[in-house]
Amino acid sequence: MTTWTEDSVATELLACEAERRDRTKFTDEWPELDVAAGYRIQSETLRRRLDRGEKITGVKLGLTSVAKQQRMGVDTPLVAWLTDAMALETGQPVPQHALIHPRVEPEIVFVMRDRLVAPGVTAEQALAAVGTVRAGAEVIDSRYRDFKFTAADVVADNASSGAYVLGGVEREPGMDLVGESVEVLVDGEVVHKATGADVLGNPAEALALAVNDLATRGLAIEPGWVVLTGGMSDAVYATPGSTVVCRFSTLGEVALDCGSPE
Ligand code: OOG
Ligand code: MG
Repeated sequence: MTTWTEDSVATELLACEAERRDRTKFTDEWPELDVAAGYRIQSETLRRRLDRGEKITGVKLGLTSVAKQQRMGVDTPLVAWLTDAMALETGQPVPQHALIHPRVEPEIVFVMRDRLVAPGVTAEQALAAVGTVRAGAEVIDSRYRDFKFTAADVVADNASSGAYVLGGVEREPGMDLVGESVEVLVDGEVVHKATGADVLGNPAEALALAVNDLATRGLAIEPGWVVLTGGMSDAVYATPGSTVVCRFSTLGEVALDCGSPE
């Protein structure tokens, strides 16, 4: 059995990503691996992404809705990193060639105007630093077989980061975030429905949670960053040949062509 270290787990996670290889969760072999260690591993993988030239574009929240928490079997909201290598332009297909088993989920996204520094930031204070609100679709892709993980494993794995795309509509942060609704359609059929209220009661709470959590690691949220506030509903498989549409009530639509079968 391998003796894992935080460094070798970081190496293995990035190798799985590069080689499109899934694996069993580390906590099976290293039960003492906890969420704090998961965040140290996540920081190390971010450091290596930046070393190879990627730029931070923002942060993502994970497991902020009951639908996601129940599906993944983990009920702790978590924070992870987005880089320019993960950003998709409108109309770009899901990069199947680079992903293991992608899934798509609808998210409410904040684009930050001001720097936001915690601790002790409330949802209201957090919202005051937001420039615009956008619709988003996140393409998650776990390095763990069948998306089976504990909180520590998924934190280490940068919360299953894969890719993300934003919708074209920009709205004011004063909009009705709680009442904003979304339908997720696969090949024209509605498979999930959710609202902003499903995200910790209010997506602004997710933003506050992110900045307060980052502050425990000496970090802030920077102007221009995007913040994905977490899947509003359960995700759907990005099956090659299919199209997933996240149809929001006022934030417009984000359509993802799931690419062609290889
Ligand atoms: C973990 C990533 C969660 C979200 O929005 O909840 C996430 C997973 O579901 O694999 O991105
Ligand atoms: Mg997500």
